[in-house]
Amino acid sequence: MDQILVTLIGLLGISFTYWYFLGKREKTVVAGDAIDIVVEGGYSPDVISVKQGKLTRLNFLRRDTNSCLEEVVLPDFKIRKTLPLNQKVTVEIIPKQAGQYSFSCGMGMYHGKIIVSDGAAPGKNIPN
Ligand SMILES: [Cu+2]
Repeated sequence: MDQILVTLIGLLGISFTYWYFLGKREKTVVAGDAIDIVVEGGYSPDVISVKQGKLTRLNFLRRDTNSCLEEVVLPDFKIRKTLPLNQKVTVEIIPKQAGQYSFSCGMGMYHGKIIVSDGAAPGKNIPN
């Protein structure tokens, strides 16, 4: 009986580990000229890959009534925008340098990331 219990707990632990790490894995979405970002309990997608020097339009659509998400801030691009509910707000960026840039809600509680690659080799210049 004890052994069955131990096995069960072990299996639970393994499942939890898988769920935790797979669930936490960031999903990077490559943006073309534009990308739609749904704002609902966070940002979806929350990791966006764009090309250096290229104009990219980030179309934020806020579906979350939580006022926490009513503003989006891209500090590296000096952008701060109000997101009215159910209304698409376009943010245009032309990233000059490869790297990682974060964006967040006005209070910095929800986060997303913009990964800028230098066109030649996607992901090459991404610092960790
Ligand atoms: Cu917030």
